[in-house]
Amino acid sequence: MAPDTLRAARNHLAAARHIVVFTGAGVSAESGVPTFRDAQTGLWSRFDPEALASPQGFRADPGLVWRWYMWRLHLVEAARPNPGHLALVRLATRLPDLTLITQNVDDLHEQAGSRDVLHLHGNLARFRCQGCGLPHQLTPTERAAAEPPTCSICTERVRPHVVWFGEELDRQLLNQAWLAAEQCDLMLVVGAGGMVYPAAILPRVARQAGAILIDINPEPTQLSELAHLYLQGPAGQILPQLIG
Ligand code: BJW
Ligand code: ZN
Repeated sequence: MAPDTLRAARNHLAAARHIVVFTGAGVSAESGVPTFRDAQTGLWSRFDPEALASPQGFRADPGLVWRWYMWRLHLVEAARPNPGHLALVRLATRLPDLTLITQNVDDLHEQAGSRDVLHLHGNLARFRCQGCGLPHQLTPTERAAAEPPTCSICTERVRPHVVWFGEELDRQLLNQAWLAAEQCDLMLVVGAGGMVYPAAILPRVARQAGAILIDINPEPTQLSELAHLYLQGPAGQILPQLIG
């Protein structure tokens, strides 16, 4: 990355008053959590998204989907925040008006110390009934089982509390994120592929409303093209250089 680009990004960051940080799977990659679409290491280089992250997939083969989520839960529980997550905490302490929006279902931002994170796609460590929505506390036996548990009230299957393809995002959360994107003067996009909607619209909303857009990603995406500044490289290296 050119030193000029980094210097320009630092200057924009120093001048900004309302910042939104928008993160995707890439921010957790260096913590050992696989991304979705990276060609060699991404979850979907080996698995079919429709078969695993959709209500149809869960109906068709609940055991397969359950085991996939239990495996991912195990990976996420073993993961620790990386220097990228930690740098974002430092940025928030310097700038009280910072909104952190993530598409990630892990809790690595919170483990690092970030507060009030807007999790657009839910939380991998929480569960609810597919039928009545009742939250469900997993027992160790249920975790190890080959099939999902059933709800004690309505006998429907228990599922992860995440947003699958074809499902609506939490309206209130999306509105809050949308408003923050419209009102910020700088949005920092970190490790987001920019392919999944409606989340991927948020950087476009910010750009259209006049915010400076900075993208951090080792591989260029549509969001890098949209950004005023593209800092090419892994989040765990670039964020500490940018934030200090
Ligand atoms: C690094 C790095 C390092 C690597 N440092 N970077 C408009 C157009 C077309 C389609 C649609 C549309 N609107 C809606 C749709 C349909 C669909 C959609 O978007 N499809 C597209 C794929 C085409 N969207 C939906 O279905 C959404 N729901 C919806 O629209 O509902 C409408 C509705 C209305 C009314 C009633 C009912 C319905 C829901 C989307 C839910 C997405 N869910 C998932 C799974 C969550 C649970 C789970 O984890 O299992 O969310 S899919 C998956 O993708 C996950 C992620 O949050 C999301 C985004 O992925 P992300 O984070 O961008 O990851 P990657 O892998 O794509 O990219 C990683 C990046 O990191 C890469 O660029 C790397 O280079 C980079 N990287 N290492 C920094 N070290
Ligand atoms: Zn139920």
